[in-house]
Amino acid sequence: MGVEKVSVAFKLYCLTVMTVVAAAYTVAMRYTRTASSGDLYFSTTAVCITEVFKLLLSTGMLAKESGSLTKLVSTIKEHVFCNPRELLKLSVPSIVYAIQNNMAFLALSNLDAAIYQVTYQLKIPCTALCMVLMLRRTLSRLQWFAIAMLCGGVMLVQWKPIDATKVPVEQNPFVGFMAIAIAVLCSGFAGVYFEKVLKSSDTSLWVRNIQMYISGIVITMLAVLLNDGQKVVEKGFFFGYTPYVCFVVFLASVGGLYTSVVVKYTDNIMKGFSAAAAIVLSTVASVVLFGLHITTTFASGAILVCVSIYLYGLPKQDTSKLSVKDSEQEAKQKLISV
Ligand code: NCC
Repeated sequence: MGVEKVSVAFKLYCLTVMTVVAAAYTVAMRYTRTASSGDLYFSTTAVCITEVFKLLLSTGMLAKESGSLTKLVSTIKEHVFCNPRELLKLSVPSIVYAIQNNMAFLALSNLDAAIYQVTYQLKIPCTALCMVLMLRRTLSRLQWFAIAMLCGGVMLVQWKPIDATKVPVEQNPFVGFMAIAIAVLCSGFAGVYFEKVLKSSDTSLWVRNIQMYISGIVITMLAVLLNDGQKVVEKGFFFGYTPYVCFVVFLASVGGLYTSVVVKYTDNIMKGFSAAAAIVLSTVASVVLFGLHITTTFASGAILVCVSIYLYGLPKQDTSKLSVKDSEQEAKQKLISV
């Protein structure tokens, strides 16, 4: 059940692509939800079609991994068609991700992309809590402190003043914030659940993805029917699809696959830390390459991010010393009581 070893360079590459795609995805999604002149596409269909693309891409990756068509067919038969129990297991994160992905559209239809990015960082402590509760990971007090510091740091790094003149009137910020709260909880839970299933057996990442995306298609299709069924029948599934909408679907598909690779080779907390580092590094690179101006908020956020990474990575010396002392005391007390 050991995780296959890959080079640090490959991990960095995956993390950077994931972070760049995620940033582009949020901005592009917000643009398609607010810049349209009336023929607004149904967001439920975009979430659904993304699952289809991810299924196709994962099947392609599994074909590459299998090496032959016969092996591919037998693997799919064994793990998908003859294994309803595993399909059911993977339908749990699938449902939660379906809710999360729909909530992201709702939030970005009601909130500015910058506000969304900043608030969404609450997923970092939420994910850490899920890791502790679901994977029984232990985190020292210092690591919890580092996580809180990281969360604050990324919020500052992404902080941008809002241009009030550009805010469309029909937005409902309350709905937007509620959608983010739900998305934050879903991201933490589904991410850790998927990691637990992935790392508890030797089953290939692409098989796990295929199992998850199959139920994902069914669930997101249900969401299309329940939410926009009548309108989709009248206007068509792809109503309002512009090249920008297709680009959003493309980014969501590629971003989802890179997320799964990152979780495979690191973990969900590392995903948060590395994404934050990538945001800081890419901005610093823009300063060097394009002469971008750095604000005080960005600089203070970047310092917090760097310090939090250092603190999180420190060996758990203090706590282990404490626990040794604790256990010595416990042993002494036991001896006394005997
Ligand atoms: O919120 P986040 O990720 O945790 O959401 C994970 C996204 O990855 C997809 N996924 C996950 C596991 C898996 N095996 N396959 C997948 O396709 C899920 O469907 C879900 O969409 C982040 O940590 O900030 C991150 O954020 C998302 C996205 O920006 C937000 O959810 C905002 O809507 C990024 N997704 C994309 O860029 C498409 C993700 O890369 C990183």
